[in-house]
Amino acid sequence: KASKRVYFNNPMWPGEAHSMKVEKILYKDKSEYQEILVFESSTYGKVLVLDGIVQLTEKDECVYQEMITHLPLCSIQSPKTVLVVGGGDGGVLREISRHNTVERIDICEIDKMVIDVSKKFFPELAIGFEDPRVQLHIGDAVEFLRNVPEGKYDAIIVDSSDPVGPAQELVEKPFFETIARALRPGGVLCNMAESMWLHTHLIQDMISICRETFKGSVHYAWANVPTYPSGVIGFVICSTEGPPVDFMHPINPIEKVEGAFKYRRELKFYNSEIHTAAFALPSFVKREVMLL
Ligand code: AAT
Repeated sequence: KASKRVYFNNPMWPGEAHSMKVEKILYKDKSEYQEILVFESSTYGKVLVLDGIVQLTEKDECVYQEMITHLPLCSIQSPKTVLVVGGGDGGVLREISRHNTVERIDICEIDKMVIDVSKKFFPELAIGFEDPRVQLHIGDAVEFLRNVPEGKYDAIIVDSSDPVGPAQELVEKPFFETIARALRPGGVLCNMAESMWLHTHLIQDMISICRETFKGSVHYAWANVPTYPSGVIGFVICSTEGPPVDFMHPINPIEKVEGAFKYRRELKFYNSEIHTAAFALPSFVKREVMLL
């Protein structure tokens, strides 16, 4: 008897499909913004899918959440104010919580249903919402950022979905301009930036927009996530004009961040060696994406 599988097809990865064996469908509904699916897989634990795109699995979520958070927060001294765009599952909040210099964590997520579903099915991630420093804003991040006072944040983490659907505007120049304005001088942005194998041109466009917008520095880093298309995910990491940021060598290493290892569970993936290694780029990426 053929086993029940789910196949992920999407124009973001034409000509190939990714499949997983389903033990049980746990939830399926349509929010105002997207279709939300949660299932128990046979090898990756529970899986969260938005509009047919895997957002996280219990087994490998540590890679994405730890990297997108600690790459920026370990690159600056004593981060205090942080904004998360998207990230409704709470995993990035959980990671920010490890930093006890942080005083305020704003999160702007468009879809309240993602938060509710995460609280129900992914308590290990949604625990991030229990941190008293968290201020939740439900709404479109494009609108939210237009109203942020200049220079408010030390770091902004854009944990948003792929640029099909509600996240379309999050890869366009006006959005990056509002981010740069919302950061203090020498503040940092870490932005989810797709797969170097599948989205070379999209990443190249993001890099060139960021080079125009962020006058400090602009880098690309990447990590291996088995359940994302092509098995990798990248991050565009930038700083605004001001005190220079050396992204390659974390000034605020996680090993010295008090509380980092106490917060509910150990880090599973990120450490200072992985941090530095993440900026090492394949030759074709240097040429075709960074145009070096
Ligand atoms: N940490 C899980 C990974 C994600 S979640 C992306 C979140 O961004 C979703 O909860 C979605 O509702 C939210 N989002 C999308 N558009 C907006 C917007 N305009 N404003 C605020 N929030 C938004 C991303 C995984 C990346 C997968 C890579 N293939």
